[in-house]
Amino acid sequence: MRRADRTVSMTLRGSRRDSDAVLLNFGHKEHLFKFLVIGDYGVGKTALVRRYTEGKFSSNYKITIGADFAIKTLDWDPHTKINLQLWDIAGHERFGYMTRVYYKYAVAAALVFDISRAATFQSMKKWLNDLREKVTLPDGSSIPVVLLANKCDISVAVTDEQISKFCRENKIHAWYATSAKNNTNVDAAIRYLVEKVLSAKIDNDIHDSIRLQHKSLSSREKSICCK
Ligand SMILES: Nc1nc2c(ncn2[C@@H]2O[C@H](COP(=O)(O)OP(=O)(O)O)[C@@H](O)[C@H]2O)c(=O)[nH]1
Ligand SMILES: [Mg+2]
Repeated sequence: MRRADRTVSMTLRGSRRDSDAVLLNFGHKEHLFKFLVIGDYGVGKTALVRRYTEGKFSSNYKITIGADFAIKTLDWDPHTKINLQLWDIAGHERFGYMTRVYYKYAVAAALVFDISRAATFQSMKKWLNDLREKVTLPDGSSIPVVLLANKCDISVAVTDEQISKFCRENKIHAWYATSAKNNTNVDAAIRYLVEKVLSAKIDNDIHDSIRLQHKSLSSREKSICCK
């Protein structure tokens, strides 16, 4: 195991403990969702995560090594609080795939390409296959995915038709033209994923694990399983 992987797995164990703290008090629900942000190097993953979590854009980011996550808390409705962890690949893009540890416990993913560079769109298939091969929900279905055509503020090298066709062929139900720079559709895309996760009641098992305190770790581990 490489050093970066070890770091990720330690962080994940920590995050799992956080999710164990999900509360069901007087009808108030607090969720912890792990979302993945995946795609080639330079497409704007970090910029999107920063835009969403910090409301900032900068054209100069340091390359982060390993995988990193940023957290944002949403007061979704008066009874529901959502702690979103956005996992940003950093430095692993060159391999075109991620380790199973990175995918573990994820409940949704944003696949990102740079709309001004067609090659990054061609890579989407590979990223999607990697994702679907490595993470499924307890019922065996795929986690919700949204496709982001980022940098829509600059020149376009991929058409809407090509993107829609790709989505149809690969059972992706939504895509957005985004700009981390201009803050276009970033909130909308994440909101779409949150809605999907909530409506699919994907974290039901986490709630069960709180209610049924005796439930063993090994059975909980299977709640979102990595094959
Ligand atoms: N014009 C424009 N540039 C962007 C956008 N998002 C990211 N960038 C730039 O693209 C470069 C790569 O972004 P980064 O977030 O580091 O990509 P990552 O490797 O996928 O994390 C940086 O110079 C960003 O400033 C965007 O929406 N519009
Ligand atoms: Mg990055």
